[in-house]
Amino acid sequence: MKLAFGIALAASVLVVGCSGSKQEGAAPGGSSSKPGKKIVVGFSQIGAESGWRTANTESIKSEAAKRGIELRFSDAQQKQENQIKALRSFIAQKVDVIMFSPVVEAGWGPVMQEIKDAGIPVIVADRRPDVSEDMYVTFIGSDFVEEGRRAARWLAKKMNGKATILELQGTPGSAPAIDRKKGFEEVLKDYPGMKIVLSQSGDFTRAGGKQAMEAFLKSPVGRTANALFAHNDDMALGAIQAIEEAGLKPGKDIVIVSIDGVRGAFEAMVAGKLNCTVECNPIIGPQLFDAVEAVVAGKQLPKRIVVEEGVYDQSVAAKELPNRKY
Ligand code: GYE
Repeated sequence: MKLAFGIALAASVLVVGCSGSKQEGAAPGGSSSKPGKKIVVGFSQIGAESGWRTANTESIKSEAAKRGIELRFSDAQQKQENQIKALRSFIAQKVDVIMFSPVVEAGWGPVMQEIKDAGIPVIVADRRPDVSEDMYVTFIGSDFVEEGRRAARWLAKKMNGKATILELQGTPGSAPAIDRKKGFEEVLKDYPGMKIVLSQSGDFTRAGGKQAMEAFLKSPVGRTANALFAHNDDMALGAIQAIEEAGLKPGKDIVIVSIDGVRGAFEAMVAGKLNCTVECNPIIGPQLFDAVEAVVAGKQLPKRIVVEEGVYDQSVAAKELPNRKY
């Protein structure tokens, strides 16, 4: 049973499933590519910080290969300066399309202006940069605010509106960390009995989640908590280890909700250690390369394409586990 579905359909916003995308609205397009010429795409990926990211990279690489598109892939190891360098090198290489997932929201103006001046179309993947819409053709990614809301709604129901919550935030300044917190807190306003008592970044990694959870559990306030909201599954999985090492039962003494829906999260749910995961689908290669091909063909694209996602808890974990693709 899927508990919720992505339904954010507005005039300039389009929701699509994983299997395809529709096009509407006005957007810059066009490229100098001649028919028959191999399309060259430069892609600056954030890093390899999580199971989500690994699945996302795999989806993008395999989709490019399948379509005979040349992918110039650069891993920024979660550093913005590495991404900026990669983007500048894609300009120098005169690629047909630049694709990138900005690690943080701020600081992209100058380099994106350079790309625009070079006349190379940009497709933004997964995370949003804080720039005006005319700097890119389309942004394909999840609705992170909605994911935060879904996590909070699930927790409110599970805890009957009463919880002392610890929060593990993603990378500071990143779109998913900002938006998931925002969506979660928005829903919490309706539940005066639910409070976040401690909040720290675990940088979206397992090690970061474990370390932050250890610190939480050492503090007297942290010890009073009975719930955990982790901005991604990897941090929740790290926290589970810390909780066990502290002699507590994850999933029971501390109810845990996280985001992504990676296989490890389903396994932890089946083991009773994680309670719920809100899906964030990384398999966006097909949609991204549909957009690349459309741009090269001079077709129009919507400014925003939102990926459709669900919510899964322990009651459905065992049944869903064999179906998980990441
Ligand atoms: O949730 C997290 C990853 O940007 C949606 O980044 C992505 C997030 C994902 O590190 O696991």
